[in-house]
Amino acid sequence: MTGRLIIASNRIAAPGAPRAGGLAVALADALAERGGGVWFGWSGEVLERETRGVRLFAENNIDFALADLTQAEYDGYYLGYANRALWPVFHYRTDLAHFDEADFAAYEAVNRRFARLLAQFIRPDDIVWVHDYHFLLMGAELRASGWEGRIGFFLHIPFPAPEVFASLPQHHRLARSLCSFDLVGFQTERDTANFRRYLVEQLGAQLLDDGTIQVADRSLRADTFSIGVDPDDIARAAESDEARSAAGRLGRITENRALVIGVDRMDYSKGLPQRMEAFGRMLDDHAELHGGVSFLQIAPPSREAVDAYQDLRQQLDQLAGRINADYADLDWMPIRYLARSYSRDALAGLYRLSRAGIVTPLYDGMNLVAKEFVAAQTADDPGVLVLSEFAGAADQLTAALLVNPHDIAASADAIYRALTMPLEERVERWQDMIRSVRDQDIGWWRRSFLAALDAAVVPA
Ligand code: ADQ
Repeated sequence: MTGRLIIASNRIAAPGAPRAGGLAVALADALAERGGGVWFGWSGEVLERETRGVRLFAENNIDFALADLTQAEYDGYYLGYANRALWPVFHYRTDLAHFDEADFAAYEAVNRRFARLLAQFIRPDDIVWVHDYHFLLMGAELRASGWEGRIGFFLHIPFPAPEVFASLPQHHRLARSLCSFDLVGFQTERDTANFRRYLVEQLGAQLLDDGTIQVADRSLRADTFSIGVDPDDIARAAESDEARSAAGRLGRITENRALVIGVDRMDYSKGLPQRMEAFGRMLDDHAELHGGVSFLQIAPPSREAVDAYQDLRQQLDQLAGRINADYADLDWMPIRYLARSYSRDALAGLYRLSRAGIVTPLYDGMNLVAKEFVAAQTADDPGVLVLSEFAGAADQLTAALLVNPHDIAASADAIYRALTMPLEERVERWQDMIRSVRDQDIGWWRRSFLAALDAAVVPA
């Protein structure tokens, strides 16, 4: 392994900006660990017509290469194909998907333009690591531009069952492009198995004994690399001044009531209405808890230009309003629903304060909030995690209270169980979960992916 690491992702953590997300820090660390490299992606800027070519910034050993999007590209590639077609289909919401040829053309054009920009500054011994569903065509486009070196791809969201993936009119194109990579990584064994089955059934792939997949004249590997968090960093964040201050502010309002917390981007995949209904159902069933428990849901709006997201916002406003109207009293508000984001440190403080974390997506690649919640707890008085069986994290956090988020009654029972669980059982379950969070942390994720990519055999 000699060359530089080149990372391509739709959004990048620009130099100088705070690296809020664990993923941004992890990728910056991956570049630093290899002694430098390039992080290439969208600058986050949308220009009316013309773009400015790649702008380069250096920070320590990392070169950041930023490309802009035009308004038409942003509409078609980002809002259109990525977020109105790929995101819903990959999360099993074909009912919300818009299949628009013009959007696909924009998606293809941006993948092609970005691949050509990238091809200008990669050197033969570099390795390239492409991220997520925005860049499914990057493999084919990089090969078309003449690049023969190693390229790996990691999908952060689920890879759906082949029958569902095949609802995308361009599924063959997308899958063939994925076969242009040397290594394709997924969050869970189920995702990897779905991809392999698709390749066998639709593209006539052969699965060889050594794990290689042979598709026409290409061979690649597909494997599972479950993304993790940095548990020590989160534990430190939970002790920070900001964490204490956030917990103090909230604690003054909730007083000695048990706190249940949910933290999500406002997205229809996260199961937010079902979760509020489950909390309401628990209040229906347990009058003894009235006045004694508060549910805090933090959910900053995202992708507001997409209709389905506006509908969700309305639905949540109504549900929270209804449940509060039914149950609130002069000195008690059952649901506090905040449509804004908080810093990592503040969130860690709120997780630590909470008796239960509810992470109940209808479908989710991994869900880092589940792992962050576990990492923020203390060993002597840990909170309980209520986790959807359809989050990738459920494969590892088997000691959580696992629920089917569509089953409102069962979810309500799980919240009740979390709130009334004896200390001994809470500690036992937490010990089990924190072990897995520590064993497969964010460093393990990036090192195991890069080791597998380094080991990938590149045809001479
Ligand atoms: P997301 O869908 O964004 O990510 P998730 O993994 O839960 O989902 O969250 C990513 C990060 O955003 C977490 O670090 C979390 O702390 C932060 N975050 C979430 N809500 C927040 C809020 N209200 N305020 C501030 N910060 C908040 C995609 C996939 C996931 C996959 C990740 C990483 O959809 O399945 O786990 O990528 O691969």
